[in-house]
Amino acid sequence: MSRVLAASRVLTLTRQVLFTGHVEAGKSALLRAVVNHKSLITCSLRSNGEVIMLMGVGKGKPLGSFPAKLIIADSAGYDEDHGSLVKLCMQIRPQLRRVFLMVDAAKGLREPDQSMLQHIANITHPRFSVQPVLTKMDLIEPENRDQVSQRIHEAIQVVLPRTPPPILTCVRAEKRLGIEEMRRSIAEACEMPVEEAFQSRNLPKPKSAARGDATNRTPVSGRPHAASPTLTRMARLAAESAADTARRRPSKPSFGLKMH
Ligand SMILES: Nc1nc2c(ncn2[C@@H]2O[C@H](COP(=O)(O)OP(=O)(O)O)[C@@H](O)[C@H]2O)c(=O)[nH]1
Ligand SMILES: [Mg+2]
Repeated sequence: MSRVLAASRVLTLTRQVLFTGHVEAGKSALLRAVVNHKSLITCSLRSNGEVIMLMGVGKGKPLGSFPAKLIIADSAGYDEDHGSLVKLCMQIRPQLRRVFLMVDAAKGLREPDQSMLQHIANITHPRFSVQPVLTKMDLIEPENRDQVSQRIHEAIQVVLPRTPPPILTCVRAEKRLGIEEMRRSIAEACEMPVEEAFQSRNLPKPKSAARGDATNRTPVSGRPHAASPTLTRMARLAAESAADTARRRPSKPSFGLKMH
């Protein structure tokens, strides 16, 4: 099968989750923590324009190639003037299983967040669930965290009544929070055990881990849940082309593809 065909199969058949939220909410930083890849190239509205990058995550077969176990789509996000690409993505991607809506805990829900919630509420028969995520929890005093989370949860539920409580996260090294919970939620949305979704290709399979049990994972050795930095030639070209397009026309939405 040609690489283009293989890539299009990955894009249309592989289960996907989307990271979105207000620009600078902390989406990319959280993605890098979740896939344990500090130098992963991610989206930024300021430097790439309105872009979505598709990261293939998990053990590919054969090693380092298609198919990825799942795709995490990182988006540049939205603000008062941007967001149409993310909205389109929610409507046209049938394999999109969960939208992680990132909210900067210190800033709370802003007007563009309300507009995005309303957009989701207006989608008829969405195939994806919505999981709110509060980022930068280190900026909130520990004694205020429950209250902040509850207030934001209630405000979201006004628009999307069945939304679960937010996952509380922080990526600061000394105060890391919620990373395992994010991995569990992503794996659950994609209907696979968490170690199948996130264990590095370079590590041996954990012998005792029971399939289907997505809790209480213990990494075998080395870097837990490391995403392999393998980038196929086609994926590299796509990513470069997306970055190039964004450089030339920063306001034009575009897609990039990376495989890990
Ligand atoms: N204090 C704190 N800052 C964070 C955290 N996560 C991200 N940031 C900062 O927030 C800014 C925006 O992060 P980024 O991931 O690029 O946001 P994105 O536009 O949503 O992808 C950067 O300066 C990050 O260093 C966090 O957990 N705590
Ligand atoms: Mg980003």
